[in-house]
Amino acid sequence: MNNIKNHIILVFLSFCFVSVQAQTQTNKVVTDTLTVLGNCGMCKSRIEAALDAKGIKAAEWDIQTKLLVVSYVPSKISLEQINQLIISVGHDTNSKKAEDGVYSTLPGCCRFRENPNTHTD
Ligand SMILES: [Cu+2]
Repeated sequence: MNNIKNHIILVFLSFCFVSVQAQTQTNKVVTDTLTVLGNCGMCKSRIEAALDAKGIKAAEWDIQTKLLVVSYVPSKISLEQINQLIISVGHDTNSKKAEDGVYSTLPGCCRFRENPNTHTD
């Protein structure tokens, strides 16, 4: 009788362990760096606001280096979808280009294609 009890406890504990492991796996956070073109503080706010999305834990874009450091949960959002969010607000990334129609809605100082060096200080 006691043996069966111990066995049940052991099976239960191993189930707990497996489920904790599975959860850790699906909520794993990955940090990547991508190049995103932009000029100024407005670009920074726009890019970071676009990345206020499900599955993204943190996003910080640097005006000087044009580098975006993004922390996300790959089981919830892909790098492809992250690139899509950025181009949807008019900014080019190293792997995707914003559509001209969206890009043309950006204010003059943010037109990184024509004026790549405005407001970089
Ligand atoms: Cu701008």
